[in-house]
Amino acid sequence: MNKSTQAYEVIVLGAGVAGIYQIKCLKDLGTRALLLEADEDLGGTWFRNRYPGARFDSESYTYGYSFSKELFNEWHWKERFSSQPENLRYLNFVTDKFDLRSYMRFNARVKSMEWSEEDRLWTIKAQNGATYLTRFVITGVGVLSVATPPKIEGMESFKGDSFHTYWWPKESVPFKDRKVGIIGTGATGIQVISEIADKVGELKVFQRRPNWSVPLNNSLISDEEMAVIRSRFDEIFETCAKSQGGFDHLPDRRGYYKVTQEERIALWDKLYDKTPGFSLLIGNFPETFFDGTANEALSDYVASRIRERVVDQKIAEKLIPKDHGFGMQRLPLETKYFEVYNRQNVDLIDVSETPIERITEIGLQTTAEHYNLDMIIYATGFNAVTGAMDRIEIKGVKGKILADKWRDVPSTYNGIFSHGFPNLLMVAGPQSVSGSTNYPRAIETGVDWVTRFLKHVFKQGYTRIEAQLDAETQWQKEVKKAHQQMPFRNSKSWFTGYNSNIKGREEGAIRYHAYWGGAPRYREFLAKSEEEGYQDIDMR
Ligand code: NA7
Repeated sequence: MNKSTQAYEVIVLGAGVAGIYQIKCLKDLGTRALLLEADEDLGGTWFRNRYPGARFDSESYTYGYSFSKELFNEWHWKERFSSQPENLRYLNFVTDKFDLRSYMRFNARVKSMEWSEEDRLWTIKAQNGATYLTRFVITGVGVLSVATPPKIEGMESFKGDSFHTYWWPKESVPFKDRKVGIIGTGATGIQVISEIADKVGELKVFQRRPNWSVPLNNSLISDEEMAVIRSRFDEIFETCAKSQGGFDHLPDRRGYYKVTQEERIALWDKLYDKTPGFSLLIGNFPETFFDGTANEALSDYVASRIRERVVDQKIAEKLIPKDHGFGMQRLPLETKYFEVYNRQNVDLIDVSETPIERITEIGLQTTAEHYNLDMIIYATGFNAVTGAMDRIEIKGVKGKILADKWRDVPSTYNGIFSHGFPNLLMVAGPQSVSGSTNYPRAIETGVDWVTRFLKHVFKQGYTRIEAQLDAETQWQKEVKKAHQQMPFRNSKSWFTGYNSNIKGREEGAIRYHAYWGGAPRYREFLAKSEEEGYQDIDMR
């Protein structure tokens, strides 16, 4: 179908947390703007990930937007760590409150973008046949929005239901009396397993490498508690701004080596048993992350807690990571996860010992056994951070393709620009802090900066902007330096670029796709550029 070309000043890609806020800011500026979304409705991550157990690992009120106190006061988060349906309702509420829906076009997956140097315009082509012309493009296409199912022989032949968690169907999926297999024990797998174990007939968990995981300590938020949270608005977001990861937790600064072992255990017991969210990771002594000995002691502590919770000690040992210390991969948070393995209807199959050979019409064959299954759940992760950008053919100056430039390692300036691709801005892009800190906090940083920058550009009447190559080269050094300082720099986690289902990334080739210097330092770089009048960006 050929539709007539439509022209805009700015087009935003993606109606997730980033795109929704960005289109609101453009609306406020009075810009002729449009948002294109691949899915049939808004919500991004929270539209897609409908799998049972999907919820925030960030405190709900630190995940929600902070740009409007009025919005903060109007929304009542029902749970400290809110679940997917409520999160999606929240994003719809925000969209309606600020009247943004008319700016959004759904079912508009962008397949290509081409820069015209002569016209200083991007031509965007969507899969639905529509073509758009725009001066500027802002992408908010997500850091975990391209699912990577495994490549196992026979997957297509399976006669039962099978889903990657990201593509979980909208319709309710029956579990009662069914034999369910799940592959993957990352943050997603752990949420699903805990949620469905008591709803299915049998559950077979195919685990390759265990992850450290600690209690989420979720709870309901009463009206009274929500009122207290509202009264702490300034304090909450000041703490988030101060914290390296953008959370409402600050580290314990007493010093790991300055306190007694009893004091350490007392803190860890409190953080494990009572304090919500990532507190054992970030409300702890910083040495437990950066210092090998302290990290080992904390890992031993968490391992002992797992042993207490799992009855069969052989299974407990299989659930304790031996190849990495606590916090050295993205930490999944759990609710009664380890107790699942005490149930009669749940089996843990160690596929590092007996690898999966193939999927059959009726189940899964390992080197040791065949398992009859009615359903297979793939909780096998994502082509992280760059995946969603790479699958759009983005043709910049002299026809160069962005995915080619980024083949081995992405290269950006401040995570917002990439030299050779003028008038293209990313608000949750690679090498920003969106993949490395509390996502919405990072998004607001990016969107606010980009909005102020564009305001300046519009005011000056510039029609072409491009980050200088030197500035980008310098940023690459910063990104690499920050990554090298991280104790998990070589870990097999999506943090580093590892993904066993993507050719070339099976062994954890470092992608340098996130800035690991922390949110406060990242904001300093952005502020410097702005204070110096954007000298690092060519504008004409
Ligand atoms: P992750 O964290 O990438 O975890 C993927 C899991 O799937 C992990 O346990 C993998 O084991 C396992 N996996 C992947 N491929 C296979 C194959 N082929 N065979 C067996 N096991 C496999 O993805 P999540 O969705 O859990 O979490 C991603 C983010 O979403 C999370 O960090 C939050 O920010 C939200 P492996 O470790 O590779 O041995």
